[in-house]
Amino acid sequence: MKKGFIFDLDGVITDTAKFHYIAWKDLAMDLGITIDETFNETLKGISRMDSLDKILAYGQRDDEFSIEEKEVLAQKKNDAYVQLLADLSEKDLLPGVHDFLVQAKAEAIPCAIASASKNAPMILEKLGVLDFFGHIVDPETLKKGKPDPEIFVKAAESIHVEPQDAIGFEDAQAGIDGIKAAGMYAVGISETEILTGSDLQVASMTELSVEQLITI
Ligand code: B16
Ligand code: MG
Repeated sequence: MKKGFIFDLDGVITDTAKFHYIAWKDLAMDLGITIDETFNETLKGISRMDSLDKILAYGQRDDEFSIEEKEVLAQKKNDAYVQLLADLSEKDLLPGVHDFLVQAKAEAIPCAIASASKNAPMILEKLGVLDFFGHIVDPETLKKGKPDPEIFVKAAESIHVEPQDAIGFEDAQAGIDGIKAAGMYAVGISETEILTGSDLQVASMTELSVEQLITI
């Protein structure tokens, strides 16, 4: 029997990857670096500063900026990203998410968020689903980002569930690797990518039933 659910945010609850992409692409262009959608895939689940480092390395400009300068660049990207989220609302929940959270609440299964995004609380509030989650792991408290299991282990602790009794939901390979390294059951959600190591992969949450999953 499974007793707790741990969700990634971007790509599982909502699709904010397109907004991250616009904001990073504009910032990269200002730096004379061109990124495309294929490169953007490599930024999924990766922290803001690690994403900036990857973009600078891709443009062969990684040795040119001090930490302070990089902080300014990351802040500039985030300001643009947050502006793009202005109209985010319940309509932006990915298919099946609301029903699934309602089912989990009905079955008294605690839910937590394990997202690399520092914007997670604000995004969940705009989506109207903040109250479904018992805890949101603060990515500032982590020593290592995904694929390290730390964020998933902390999420399970926060809802008082042992890792082997938890199910993690992820859209990115780094996240699936983290869930498995934490000793949890991994549900991969992607229409396009093969998420290696997932115990179950679906194209969307509409295919999932809480009643069936908790009996695993
Ligand atoms: P922020 P997830 C991740 O969210 C995104 O996939 C990744 O592209 C982003 O850089 C990261 O959050 C940090 O986001 O700049 O808002 O702190 O997939 O872990 O929910
Ligand atoms: Mg994600």
